[in-house]
Amino acid sequence: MNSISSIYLKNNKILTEKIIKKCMLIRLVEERLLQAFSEGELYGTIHTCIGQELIGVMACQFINQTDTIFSNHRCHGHFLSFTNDVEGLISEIYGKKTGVCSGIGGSQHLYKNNFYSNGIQGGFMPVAAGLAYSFKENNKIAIIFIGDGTLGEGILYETYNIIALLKLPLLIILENNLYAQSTHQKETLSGDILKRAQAFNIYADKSDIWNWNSLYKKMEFMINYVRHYRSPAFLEVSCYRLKAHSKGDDDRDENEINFYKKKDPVKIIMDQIFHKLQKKSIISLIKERIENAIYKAKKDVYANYKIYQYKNYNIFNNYQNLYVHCKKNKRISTLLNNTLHNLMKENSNIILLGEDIKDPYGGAFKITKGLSSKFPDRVINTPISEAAIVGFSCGMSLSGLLPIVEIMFGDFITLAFDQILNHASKLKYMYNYNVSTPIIIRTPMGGGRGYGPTHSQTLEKHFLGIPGIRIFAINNLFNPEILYKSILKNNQELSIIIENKILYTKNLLSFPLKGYFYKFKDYPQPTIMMLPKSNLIDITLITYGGLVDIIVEIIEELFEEHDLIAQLICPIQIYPCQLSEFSNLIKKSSLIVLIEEGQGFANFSSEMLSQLIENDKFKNCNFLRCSSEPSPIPASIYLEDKMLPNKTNILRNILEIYNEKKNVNSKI
Ligand SMILES: Cc1ncc(C[n+]2csc(CCOP(=O)(O)OP(=O)(O)O)c2C)c(N)n1
Repeated sequence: MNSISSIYLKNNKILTEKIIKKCMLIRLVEERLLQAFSEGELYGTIHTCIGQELIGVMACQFINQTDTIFSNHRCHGHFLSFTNDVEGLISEIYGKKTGVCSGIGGSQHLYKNNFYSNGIQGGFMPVAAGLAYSFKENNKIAIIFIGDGTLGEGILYETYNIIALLKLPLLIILENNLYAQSTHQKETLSGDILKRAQAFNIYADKSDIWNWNSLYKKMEFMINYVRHYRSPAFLEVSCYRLKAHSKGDDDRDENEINFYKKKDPVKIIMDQIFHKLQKKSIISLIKERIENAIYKAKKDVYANYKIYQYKNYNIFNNYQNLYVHCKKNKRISTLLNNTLHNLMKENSNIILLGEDIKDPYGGAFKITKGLSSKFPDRVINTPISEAAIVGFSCGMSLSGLLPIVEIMFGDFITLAFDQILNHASKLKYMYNYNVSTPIIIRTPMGGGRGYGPTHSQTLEKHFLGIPGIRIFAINNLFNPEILYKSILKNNQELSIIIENKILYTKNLLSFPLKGYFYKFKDYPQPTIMMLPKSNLIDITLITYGGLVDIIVEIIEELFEEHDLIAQLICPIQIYPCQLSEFSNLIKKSSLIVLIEEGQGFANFSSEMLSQLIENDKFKNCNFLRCSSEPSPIPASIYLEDKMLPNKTNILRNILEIYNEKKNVNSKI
């Protein structure tokens, strides 16, 4: 048992009372929520921090409202320590409109002012780092709370590396309660926790909740260290949660739980600094506040359900006259490089991130050449850490910076999938549109260069249909600068720009085929069409990205050799993408061909096809889909060519349909 003299933090009674009352508030809120769950009044889940409250409360003694906190699934204590918003929290967990995120986030996904939490273990590490990057020029810091089970996540170490290299003011507080759900740390953790951080040159120390005076001092020291030295630090705090992982069963040894219950610092301090009546009065005041909050939450209405709204960019309306088709014979790679130069000159908030993007190398495909020489502080050569780079850019975007990330080969974007799906696309939604995450990820996809199974894939179909993301694919019918300009002008969300790598070496096709004209449409998504001047149309070809100029050749050959007139519809935004606006145009043809380079099962074309089939206008049409064979991509350029859609096999497939038709007609 602790002696009375050590009860007071810094021998300061008022401070100790303040801290312990906050701990009691957190505890009583969570106990009441557990009760509401057990009574069937709440749904979903909660993770209580009962027993661990001191950590968040103490940390918040040393930070300002301009600092930022990132938390996790076990976030109520951190949230209340920082915001004191009992009412907003309770209403949120009751799923109501007055909740801090109007019931969309719920228990694990809280946002208020500079407080963020989410439910992906470790996922917030690079996001916190990216936000801390924006604090380089001021006195602010960021703190992230993680659990010991999260030490198993690779993203943690990608982020350790980056925060140490860039010297970012981020304090990582590890609440080591020995368990991840029901699994004890001894089954999952090898080596030394502090040494993991120290190996990256991060200043690291440890403390525990049972020596609260020392914890208080360490917390003060670590926060001052990060603030003063503008460098990361790591604090491990040993603790124990006194309740189950979530609202369910507790499988831990009862003797162990009882052992820690006896050591519970919140109870010990409460018992020792307040006499019985004082305690009763403090508890009843807190309980009254909680009951009022619950009463209000129950009476409150539910928010309206919001579908993610995409703003129209008016790419062509705004820029067509300027530079849809700049000078002739411009290579797409040169145009992209010019684009980045122009954008960075115009907007000092743009930061480029990527692997090997600095001079003299200038990126694997040289798209970023010259930029680091011109803007040395705004081009970051990152470690090979795709997940962390994307998460980092998400944190940057929360601060108002405009990150443009290069993923060297599109094949590697899969490593960042969690950051794209659960962070960059979702934060604005789960925080009820109180934040935005304008980020551009640009990446080369596709084959045709013999790079083999892991450097040639067309993977964008895996990202289609994620609400809150836009997917674009450039082609060589327009200058990509207008797309980049439009995105940055309207920037609200994550945009993934697919730059098919075969395009880099191609020139802009400034002029349509003879007898054709280009038509540009912004609604419902930016789309380029190459339409015949004649009104007679046999075939509609729908494609996007790097295949476009092959399709133009096919159109030419269909006309010259086979007397068939075809038209091209080429969306630049491939998600979201709607064909309904084009139905009058498409229905002029009897054959509709959907072509893309990626694998055929559940891809862009399948979605477009189902949109068409759902529409009565097309019931008499024939449909054809051309995509790659269902196999990984071989390295041999000969085999690769056989399995990917190309001019020969697309033409063959189209003509087979016409020959079949002819045969049927001649039999009749
Ligand atoms: C990436 C990810 N994997 C698994 C889970 C499921 N999960 C939720 S909490 C938890 C345990 C986390 O343990 P720890 O990091 O020690 O935090 P604690 O619960 O002890 O506070 C797990 C596995 C998750 N939310 N996110």
